[in-house]
Amino acid sequence: MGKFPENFLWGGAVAANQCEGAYLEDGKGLSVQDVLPRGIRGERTKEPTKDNMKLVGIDFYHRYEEDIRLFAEMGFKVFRTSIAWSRIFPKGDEEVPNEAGLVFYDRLFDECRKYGMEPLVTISHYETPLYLAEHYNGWTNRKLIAFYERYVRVIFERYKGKVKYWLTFNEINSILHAPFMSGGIGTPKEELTEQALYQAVHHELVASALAVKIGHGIMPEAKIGCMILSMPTYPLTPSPDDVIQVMEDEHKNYFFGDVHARGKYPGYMKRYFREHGIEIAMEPGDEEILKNTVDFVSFSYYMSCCGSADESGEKGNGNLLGGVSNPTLQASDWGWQIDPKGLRYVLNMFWDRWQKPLFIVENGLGAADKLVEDGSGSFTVEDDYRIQYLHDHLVQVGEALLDGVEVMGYTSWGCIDVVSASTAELKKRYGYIYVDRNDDGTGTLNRYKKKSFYWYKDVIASNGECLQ
Ligand code: BGP
Repeated sequence: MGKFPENFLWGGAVAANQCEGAYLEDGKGLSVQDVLPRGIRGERTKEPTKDNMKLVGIDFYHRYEEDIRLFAEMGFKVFRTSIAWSRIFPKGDEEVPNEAGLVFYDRLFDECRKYGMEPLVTISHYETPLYLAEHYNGWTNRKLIAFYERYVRVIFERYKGKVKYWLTFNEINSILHAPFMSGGIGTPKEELTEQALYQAVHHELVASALAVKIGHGIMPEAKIGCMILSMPTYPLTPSPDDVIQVMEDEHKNYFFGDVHARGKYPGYMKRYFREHGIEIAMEPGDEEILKNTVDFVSFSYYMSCCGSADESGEKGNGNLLGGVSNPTLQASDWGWQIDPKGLRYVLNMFWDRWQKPLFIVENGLGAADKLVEDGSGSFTVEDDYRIQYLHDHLVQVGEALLDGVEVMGYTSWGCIDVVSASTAELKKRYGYIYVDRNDDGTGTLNRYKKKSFYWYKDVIASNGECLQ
């Protein structure tokens, strides 16, 4: 009995800034990532510094043909990556795009299509051009909507025959937690008011809905989705106070999906704005634009956490959002609590709420892999822990499918090792393919297939039937 639908989109995901490198090549401008050598937890630098692993990444910019070939060997139906905005508009506010940047993505998408692989393209994945951060204070400024609009028109027109699946903003709700990386907002976090932050959110939501509208006009066949960082929060205790606290915490994230899927601001958010003295400046027409709802909802899922009305609870580590640690779960080496059943839960919650097809576009285990000889003169990684993690999560996707949830596909995160987003290190690896590059800058950049490479190949070939 097949749980996974026949046309299920199996694949993997990366983002331009974490893999391409070539940070100044062919006219690319700087992005916010180029001045974040330690990820979100570290300080930003004035200029790019040599220790910033993203400047070289895994050199995907020059090696994409080899990498796409390896993805094809695993049987990928879809490959998620982002367009680096600053390759197309180096500063962000120019009138004319950079042709060399456009050519690169022509070649990349052609290469995917050569193997029958659909590109799934994130339009903005933590890669706001640095100039827009420094001269406009990022998304706090309404002008960003027009710059983004120009950018999406250019890429939609250019790639309309090549790209069918689009995501407007990576983990759009993360702007609340990482305003510089996510929203290009230069104001230090401690000084940033909620008023300015939610105004920036409004601008992104309008820009996202506008992209859906424009995209459908240019590409009637296109499927355009939003992308949300999901981290289900469970009440730490059965106390109604904890339950209500969790509901309010969850609202902060549901808000983004609610606007994208329902086309208007939800009542609980209006209440929050009212009670916190926040007044969103809306221009005539904004509410009309927001009615352009998405075709599907995509999300990342790595972990869950707990919420408590008691603020003294110990906070665990987590993917940008963090909550109270769950005493029943184990954590990865980076402190992210592993919870496969949470994925079934999220899929059901989102489906019940929005009734839109869902796409899991990130999931995976960051681990410090060890390269070993494979007995034939080459190298591999015995990453049984990763296989276990992915297996357990996919079993829960199967359960959600049995629950009747509509799931379009699954792209595991970092299908080839990339530089991590939160800590900007290469040591935290997610891939089926090992890249020989270390955080001290050493390494040949050679690629090696891990044990999970062959495992995932079987999963795809059997359309999930080999998962027990
Ligand atoms: C998400 C981001 C990705 C990615 C992933 C894993 O928040 O969308 O870009 O990197 O998390 O996080 P990390 O790389 O910090 O382990």
